[in-house]
Amino acid sequence: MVARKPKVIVTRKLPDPVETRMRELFDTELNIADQPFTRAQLEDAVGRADALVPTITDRIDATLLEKAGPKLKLIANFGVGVDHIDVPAAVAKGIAVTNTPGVLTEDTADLTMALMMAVGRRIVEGANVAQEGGYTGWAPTWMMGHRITGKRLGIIGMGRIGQAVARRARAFGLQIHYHNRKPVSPRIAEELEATYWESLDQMLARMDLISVHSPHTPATYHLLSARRLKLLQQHAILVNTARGEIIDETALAELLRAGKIAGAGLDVFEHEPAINPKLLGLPNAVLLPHLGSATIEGRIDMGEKVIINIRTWMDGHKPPDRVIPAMM
Ligand code: 8YV
Repeated sequence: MVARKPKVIVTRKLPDPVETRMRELFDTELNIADQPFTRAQLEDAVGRADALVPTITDRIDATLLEKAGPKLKLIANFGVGVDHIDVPAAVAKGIAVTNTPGVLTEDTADLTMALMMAVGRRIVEGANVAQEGGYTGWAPTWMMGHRITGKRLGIIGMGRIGQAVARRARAFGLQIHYHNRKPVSPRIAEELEATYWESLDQMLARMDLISVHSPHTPATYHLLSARRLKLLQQHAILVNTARGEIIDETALAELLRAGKIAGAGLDVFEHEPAINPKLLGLPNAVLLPHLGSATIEGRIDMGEKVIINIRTWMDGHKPPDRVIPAMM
């Protein structure tokens, strides 16, 4: 139980309503200028805060946590992915880590479908042609894309976002297939008419579309390696709104450039914000700057979840969205 208002240090600019509420509830330090914290600023913050509110742009590793002051007892991440935080190291130091699951699921699933459509139907290419005055008239075989309806979609990682994508994809008449550490419950499999593939290799070789929704962990780093990417069919479309590190980007760029797969829609990159130069200028690659949860509603909801996690912890209770290392 924290008697006084806890010192809460927020590393990025959050939506105004969230910041206003934080100011009311906590002894809050905000980052109005929204310049990503330097390492020195992060070290200072972990040294002074009771609770730190980082985002994906902060690397919270074991070395930094060595600088944590005795007061730091909570890292309340603004985001669901925590691959930028050494959670086991934090927990080992008695620092709880929370995230913001659920509130960005539908937004990220929406963007996933948008990328499938954008790549499959060449929307960005067509929009660029129209914008640049290149549209000289309709032609029977011009700008043909790939039909999406009725195709086989392979989902890698059937958690909240994977399932939300499956629900949308069914509305588009897609057949749902998935690979996961273990099958989902029979109830969910039935609801989604989803076919489980224990072998990722076999699923990759038979799908028309692949969508990545697994967390980035040591086990999923380059899960889609050069070898696995070569299993994809020539008309296949790959979408990633999860984490860039899950795909060998250089190998993917080579397959796209050689036309060995039809296209890719990427919202995340291996070395964000740097985008592999080999991916740039490819007409069959739709690249977005990590917009998965970028809706006003989504980001406010994420902020409110951070507030709930901090308040619950303040009251001496276990925060609802604690990240448990064993479950990662
Ligand atoms: C966030 C995301 O915007 O939640 C995640 O894991 O990737 C995005 O929704 C980003 O992580 C902010 O920290």
